[in-house]
Amino acid sequence: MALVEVKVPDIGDFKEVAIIEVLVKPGDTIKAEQSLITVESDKASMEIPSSHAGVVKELKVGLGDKISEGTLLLVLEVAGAAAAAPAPAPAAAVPAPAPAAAAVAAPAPVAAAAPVAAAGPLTIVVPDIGDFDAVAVIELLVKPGDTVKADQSLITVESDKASMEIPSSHAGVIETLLVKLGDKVSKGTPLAVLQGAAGAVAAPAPVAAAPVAAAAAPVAAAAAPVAAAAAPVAAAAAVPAHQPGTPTPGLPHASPSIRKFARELGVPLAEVPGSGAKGRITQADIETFVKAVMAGATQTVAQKAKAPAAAPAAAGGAFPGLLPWPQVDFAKFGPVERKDLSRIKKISGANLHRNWVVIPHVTNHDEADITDLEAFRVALNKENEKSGVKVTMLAFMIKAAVAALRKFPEFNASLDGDTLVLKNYFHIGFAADTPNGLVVPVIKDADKKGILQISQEMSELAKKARDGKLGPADMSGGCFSISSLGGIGGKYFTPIINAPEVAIMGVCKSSIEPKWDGKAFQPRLTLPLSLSWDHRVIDGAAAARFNVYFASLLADFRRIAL
Ligand code: CAO
Repeated sequence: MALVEVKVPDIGDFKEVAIIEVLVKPGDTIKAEQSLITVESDKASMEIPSSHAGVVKELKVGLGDKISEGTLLLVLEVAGAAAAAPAPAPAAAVPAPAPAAAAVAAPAPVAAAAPVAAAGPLTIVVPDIGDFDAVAVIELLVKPGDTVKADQSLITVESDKASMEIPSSHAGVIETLLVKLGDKVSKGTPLAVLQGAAGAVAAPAPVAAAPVAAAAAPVAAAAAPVAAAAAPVAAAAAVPAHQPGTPTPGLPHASPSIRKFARELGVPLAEVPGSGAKGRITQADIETFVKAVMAGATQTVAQKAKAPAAAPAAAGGAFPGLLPWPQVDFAKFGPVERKDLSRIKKISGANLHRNWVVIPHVTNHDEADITDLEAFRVALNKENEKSGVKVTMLAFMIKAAVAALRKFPEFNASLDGDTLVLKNYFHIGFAADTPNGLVVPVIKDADKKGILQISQEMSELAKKARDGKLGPADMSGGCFSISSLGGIGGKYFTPIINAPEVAIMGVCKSSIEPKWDGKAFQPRLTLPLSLSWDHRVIDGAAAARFNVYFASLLADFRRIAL
């Protein structure tokens, strides 16, 4: 083991630049050329790599320190042979000095006499950018029609360690942009055709291959992955042409790795508020932005869902990467008529959409043997024939739900941020199909009511629902919902949770099924159950237990008294 001092290599014109990020800490094992710090001037940013692989023994710099070529950054413990490999710092602190850095330091021949404006059409090409070759265009900072100043950045290119902007050598009006995002450019690649600005001085010489002003020359060293980019990174006049949303003035400050991170996620950096020094964008800023966008996207979907025409389009716009909703002229294929969604459908659609998108749903299917309960129900209805109250299986299920909620309190809960609100009341909603759409009236305090009273209230609420006379009070305060398609048919389905509830029981039509009793198959009336639950609150095992318990109550309703 040997100790090696890692110093700042030749970074061209960069002097006394501030450290804005320290990317390693004592004890870290690092590879050769791994970035150690990020420095930033008001014009560019770059990461400074390590000349050796090893373990960081001691950091010699901290945030805010000003560094220049030769500044000692850290002491590295390296394996004996590896220590000897690269020549000692400073010159060899990086594998090779950045050749283009010299170009920066050197007077720039054309730049010194650089024209300020172009009179006729002039093709702007990529100047000498040192070892940078075939680097990708990651941002277009201007668009046709834009008036640019000399030295104003036209595009940003990026390697894996540095980003730099390529400035215009002349002032003028962009007539044509000759590159697009993702194109690979090298020295001499034509970038744009510039028309002379009004009152512009004629350009004495094409800028083509000549480096631009020293102060603006983009410089990078690919061999030593260090960019001494002195291009104006934050030119206030340059607003990225491709920004989709509300742009912030000027180009955002972010290190190359952060730019790459943002690009991979499809995050428009210009819209990310930077919390670092001088408004610099950090990785945490991008993560926060993504979280906010995702939360906003779900809201947007729900809000747009209220306006049915806009809903499909929202699906494409709200989630990056989704195709837009297909726009089809249906009349081309046959006669059509258009009908507005009912008010209830608009409202329930928006709620269902939000719940479907936001809640991680899982549905457990099970079945209940209701042979005996059905016999009891029929007998009960006979007994109460004259009362006018008809009892359906749903009333029993409401009572069974109350008992199951008592036994599994996390099902009688709502999420409030990271807190679970556990309810000590038992209001059970039931989905009711009406000509205008789905509504969910609520039987309040179902724990305090008997089967007959529940049946009576249910039929009143169902009538009100069908007549469109339910008020908000009839539909609020639910703890748990039951959606019964038993009167219609079907086997199983996946009901959508009625937020802020955390579970919903869906039931379909009972049918006689052969059940093995240990000796023979017996015909049993079997009710299919489908319990959807919010996986943020409930686990699969609890859901399975809930179903088993619920089914056991319907199989032998006496258990409800236990
Ligand atoms: N298996 C077999 N038969 C069933 C049954 C089941 N699970 N549930 C009800 N039935 C029978 C009833 O006993 C009744 O039979 P009779 O006419 O012989 O007496 C018949 O089906 C009709 O019952 P019903 O639907 O009128 O009564 P209910 O209490 O079961 O349901 C209500 C009331 C308002 C919930 C229901 O009418 C309804 O609107 N259901 C649709 C709910 C819905 O749309 N859910 C989907 C929402 S999307 O998630």
